[in-house]
Formats: sequence, C-alpha cells, structure tokens
Amino acid sequence: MKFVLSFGTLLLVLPAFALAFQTETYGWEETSTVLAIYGNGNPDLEYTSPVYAGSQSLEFYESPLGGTPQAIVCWIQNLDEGDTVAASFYVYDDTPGSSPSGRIWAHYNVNYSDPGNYDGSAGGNSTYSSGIGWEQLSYEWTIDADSLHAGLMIEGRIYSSSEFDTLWFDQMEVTAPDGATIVWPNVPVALVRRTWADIKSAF
Ligand SMILES: [Ca+2]
Ligand SMILES: [Ca+2]
Repeated sequence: MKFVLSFGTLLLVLPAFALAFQTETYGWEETSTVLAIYGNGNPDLEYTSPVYAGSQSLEFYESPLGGTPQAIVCWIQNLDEGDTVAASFYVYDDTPGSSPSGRIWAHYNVNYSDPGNYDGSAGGNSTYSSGIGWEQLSYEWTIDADSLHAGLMIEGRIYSSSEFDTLWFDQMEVTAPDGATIVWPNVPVALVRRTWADIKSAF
C-alpha cells in the first residue's frame, strides 16, 4: 500500500516537471498578411526585396499618418495564468536613429471569434529596431490572472513620422505551452480594423 501511494504521488507530480512546449514559425510565404489591424496600418505581401527568408515577407505601411499602427500577426489561444509565451520576428528597418522603427508588443483578446478584440495591453519589448536592416526583435510574456482572456495577440508595431513610412516583417517564431493553440494569419478569420473609438466604445 505504501508503494502504491508513492507511485501515485509520482504520477501526479511528474507533469509539473515535464511542461512541454511547442514552437512554430511563420514566414509569410502564403497569400495571407495579418489576422487584424489596429489603427492606420496597411498590410501587403512583399515579393522582391527586402525578404529575410524564403521568397516573401510582410510589408506594413502607415496611411494616413496617425497613432501607432499594429499588424496583429499571431494569436495564441487556450492559455492559463502563469503560462509563458515567447515570440520573435525579423523586422527590416534601414533608418538608424529615425522613423520608421518597429517594436514587438502584444495585447489580450477576450473574444474567440474576433481577432480584432482588445482586452488590454500585455506589454512588450521597449527596444526599437535599430536601423541595421534585418534585425530580430523578441519578448517573452507571462499570462496574467484574468480568466476571461481568450488569447494573446502578437503585434508588429510601426512608429513613423511620415505617411507611407514602411517596415517589413519576416520569419516569426512562437513558443507556447503544448496545450495552447497558435493561430497564424493563414486561418480563415475576417480581417478586422480597430480604432481607438471602437476600443473606447467597448468600455
Ligand atoms: Ca519569408
Ligand atoms: Ca528606424
């Protein structure tokens, strides 16, 4: 009986030490661009240059000028409090010390059917792309306690000073717990554009 109890305890404890993670990549090699857009961002596929890997990248430009447009490029669903999600992408910025520059950031979502839903910022890496050309930006998020969250949305942000300022994104990688669902832009969800007015009206 003593042996059986110990064995049972071992089985209960093991999964906590065997947390498994999955890693997926996305390189904009298909016809899709983004899951959703916030603000005045305009996504397109780049077929010539700059492309970091493969034969296509995501082009993202601001028009009209205003705010900080976000390309929402990945949706990680089925997360629990305390889970960690790591994401990175390469961004092409050839303007050192001046606009446009990029950042990797994220926000929460509360609605599984709406990739444009916004349920508060999740923060991100405050470092801007430096302007050396292709450069990898990355960050790791720890999911907070709000059980209503239906996922974490990863953003490619453009900070620009002129209309049509453009950045390119490629070779994105996401690592999340095995139980999570990683949704890339190539899933059939509607492209949704959110404005500050939409977000404010939701509260
Ligand atoms: Ca690519
Ligand atoms: Ca720059």
